[in-house]
Amino acid sequence: MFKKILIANRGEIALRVVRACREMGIQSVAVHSTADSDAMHVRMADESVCIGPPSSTQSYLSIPNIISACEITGAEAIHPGYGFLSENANFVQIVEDHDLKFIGPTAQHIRIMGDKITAKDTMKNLGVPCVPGSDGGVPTVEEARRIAGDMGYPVIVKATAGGGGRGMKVAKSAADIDVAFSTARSESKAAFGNDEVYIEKYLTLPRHIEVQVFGDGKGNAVHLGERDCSLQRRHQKVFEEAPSPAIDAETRARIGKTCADAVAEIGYAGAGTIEFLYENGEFYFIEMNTRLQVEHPVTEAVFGVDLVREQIRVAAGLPLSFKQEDLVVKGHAIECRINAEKLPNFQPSPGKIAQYHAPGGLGVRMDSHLYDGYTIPPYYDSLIGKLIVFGRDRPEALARLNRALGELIVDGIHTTTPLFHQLLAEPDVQSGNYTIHWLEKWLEKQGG
Ligand code: MV4
Repeated sequence: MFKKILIANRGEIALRVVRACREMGIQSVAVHSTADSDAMHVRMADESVCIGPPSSTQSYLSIPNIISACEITGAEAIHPGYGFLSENANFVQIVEDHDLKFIGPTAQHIRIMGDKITAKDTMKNLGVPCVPGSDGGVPTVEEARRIAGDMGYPVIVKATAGGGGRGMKVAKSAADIDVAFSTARSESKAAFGNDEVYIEKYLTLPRHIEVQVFGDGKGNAVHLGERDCSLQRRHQKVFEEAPSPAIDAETRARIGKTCADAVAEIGYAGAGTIEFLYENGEFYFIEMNTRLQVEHPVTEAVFGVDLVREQIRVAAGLPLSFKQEDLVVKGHAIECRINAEKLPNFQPSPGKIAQYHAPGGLGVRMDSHLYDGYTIPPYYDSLIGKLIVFGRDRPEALARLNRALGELIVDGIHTTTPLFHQLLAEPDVQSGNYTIHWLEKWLEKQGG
């Protein structure tokens, strides 16, 4: 096992990794920008190294600075958290070239899944159900017209280098395809330096359901069910739950096995998420994320596992510590992402925290880097905490969430907490009757 791990991240996820390290008897090294000298991850880690000025590109994204921090401290492995360098295949290659261990999949697996056409082609060949669409890239507008016409409208044009909602254009009818194709191409070229696009049938009212997988890198893999992340705003998840209110145990076992078999087949190592759109009882693969996700705690809660501990074990060459048959859903979990943002328009609201009080009690987990007197810097993501509740069933989890939200105090800045109180009062949220468009429609109706 590693003696020392460097955490190439900040905020709540850096704390999450420090906690796993400490429970495993591993020394932790925090890295931080000059804007984060007083951050909780710096305080909580065993050691810390300043890696640059506030700008992420010069600190949390600076590969030379992070590698240097490993060499200075003698860290043997790097946990990337989520975002920043977590899905950067070149970074993984450089880490390995320095005889350090990247806690995550190989550069090759990150590369395959980072290119959405290659990812889809790979998954299709592994027997994972995909959205009907073009066979690979679509080079010309004539091809685009022909494919869309054959498939039938509406269609969606997507950037192969995109993902997470960037570089997508919907064509409702033949009248829209030329513009959709050319704007998707040019925006993709500008944003990613790659103008390759592909076409899919546009699903009008799906849910976003993602399957958590875990591989040992030696051909063994398990699944840990699904998360329903349909409640999103501008491709940012807001509220996530496990299990999905739309999925029964049999469906979970079936899609889960398909996903676990697929990642086992390619020898995938560590945590991964296979994202699907789910409509009329069918799953359609869209993307795979090759990292630990923000919403991983809902899966940890319902399965009673520690996914970060497992990532570290697998990176150290140990076998998976759970078997598929041991992984059963034991209840229901919900996560609310609390952001330092002012409603109703979600404007960033950085500043000094006058008072912070985390909710507690049975079935409540608050993952946050806040503390009394902490100043949230304006340079980074606005996530300030994740409130995760667990109950024996969904109604119990909902009641517990309402109770826990009432205990949360974050004074001195604006937060998105009031949004969740309002959402919990909605019959559709109470019954689990929502799709990927529900939240934006609801926000419009509220006059936001
Ligand atoms: C789609 C789609 C409908 N049909 N693909 C948006 C983010 C990216 N991961 C994929 N996205 C979508 N792909 C087809 N064929 C609708 C979306 C989409 C969406 C997906 C998940 C969660 C929220 C969303 C909001 C708008 C559009």
